[in-house]
Formats: sequence, C-alpha cells, structure tokens
Amino acid sequence: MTAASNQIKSTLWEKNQEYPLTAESLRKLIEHRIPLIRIKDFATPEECEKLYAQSQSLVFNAYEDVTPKIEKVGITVFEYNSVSKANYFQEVERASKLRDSIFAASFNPLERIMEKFRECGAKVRIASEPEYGSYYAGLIRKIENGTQLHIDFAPLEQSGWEVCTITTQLSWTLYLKLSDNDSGKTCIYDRRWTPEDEQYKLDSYGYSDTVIADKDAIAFQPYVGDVLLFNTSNFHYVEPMNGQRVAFTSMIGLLPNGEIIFWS
Ligand SMILES: O=C(O)CCC(=O)C(=O)O
Ligand SMILES: [Fe+2]
Repeated sequence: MTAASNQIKSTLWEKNQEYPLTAESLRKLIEHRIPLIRIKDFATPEECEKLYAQSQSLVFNAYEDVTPKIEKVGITVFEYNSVSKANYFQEVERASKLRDSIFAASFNPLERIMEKFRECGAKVRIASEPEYGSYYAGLIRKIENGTQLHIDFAPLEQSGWEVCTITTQLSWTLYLKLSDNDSGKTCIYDRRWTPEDEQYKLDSYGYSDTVIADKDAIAFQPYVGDVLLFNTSNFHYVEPMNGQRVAFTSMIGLLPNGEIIFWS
C-alpha cells in the first residue's frame, strides 16, 4: 500500500461492520480504521443478572447538567474536573470498596476486560496520579432516554490529570439489563472530533448535527452479555430505550508510551 492510500484509509472505516476482539482489530480501532468491536458473550446471562441485581439496592446518581438524564453508580473524573483533584481522590477509596463488594457478590468484569486486552498483547493498568494513587474505574450506568450527539475525550475536559495525556480514548460497555432487543442502539459516526467542532457545541456535552452531515454511521444493537468497544472521539449517540438499559462501563486510554489505562 502506498503512503497516500494509507493516509486515506486511516481517516475512513475499512468496512461499516462489527469486528471481534483481536490484537489486529484493537490496533485498527485505535487507528480509527474500523468502527467498533463486539465481544459476543463476554459474560453469561447469569453473571449479568447477578451484577444487575446488586445495583438494585444502590442509589443511582444523575450527572449534573446532562439532559436527557444519565444515571450511574460510581464516580467520574468528568464530574470533579471543576471541583478538584483532591476531592476526587478522596472519594476513590469509598467508591472502589462499594464496587468491589458488588464484584464479590457477582463477578469482576473489569479484571476480565483487562485480561482480554493483555491477551491481545496490550500493557494495561488502572490510571494513576503521582501524588494520589489509582483512579476509580467501573460505573454501573443507566442510559434509558438516549444521549445527545457527543464525543468523550479526556484531554479536552481534564487538564493536569494523567488521563489528559492520552492520545486515543476508547470506551467499553457490558450490557447487563435490556428491556427490548430492538431499541437503545448506539450510533457511531465515521467522523472524528476536531477543535473546530467546538463552535457546534450545544451545551455541557452535546453537539449540533451539522458536524456529522453526510458521514457514514453504524448502529450497534446491544445484547445482554455482549461488550461494545469503540473510539469515543468519533461522534456518537445512544437512541432512547423502550424500558431498561443498564450497563457496566469505563473509559480506556492509550498513553504515548504505549500503555493502556482504565478509568471512569
Ligand atoms: O451505552 C452505550 O452504548 C455507549 C455510551 C457512550 O456514549 C460511551 O460509552 O461513550
Ligand atoms: Fe459517549
């Protein structure tokens, strides 16, 4: 392949389709050459039900300034960006203890996904901050009314945190409870965010449709037990769900030294 055609390929998806997780597909996802990876049957229906059941006795908190409403158990750097790093790290221990007690009574999807990345040859760890230690990773999240068109890219939101030094951001989502198998799709566009797109920002996180005009998209239908992995600097949104849509999720980032970090 010539350098010129290689350059074209790196900005366009090779095919508008799903891929299984392999060392090669992971590399291509990072390079924006494929739209998404589906890990089929990552967890059994029983494991998903157990993890979901654990969340039923917990309080889900809604993100501030986010409409439609998104609720979750666990903490995010996004919410502490305007508060302080110290406050975030004060909460990490409490949130991690709660998460670990949920895992103990069900199973540990975070360790499982990290192991799958290791099997692909990746060097993975939880993100950490020199003076504070490990970040928190792993939200139980309800997105039932859909989302706006958006991207997730820590270097845009955070500054002075390890997660803002990543060069590529992915997310992984394990679906635990879905009322319907024909709604609540995740739509991902073959359109990466650029700094010029900030003029199309509508509120705390949504963007105008102008940014995705004429671009290819793929609609991912979630199933219980499957994992979705995609590059979150591609514009994307979640369709409203007919009922429940509960998932376990975290962010994933590639550092300049090639290490892969997980956080929420
Ligand atoms: O729930 C999903 O399918 C994906 C949600 C999302 O916006 C993300 O993971 O960045
Ligand atoms: Fe997102």
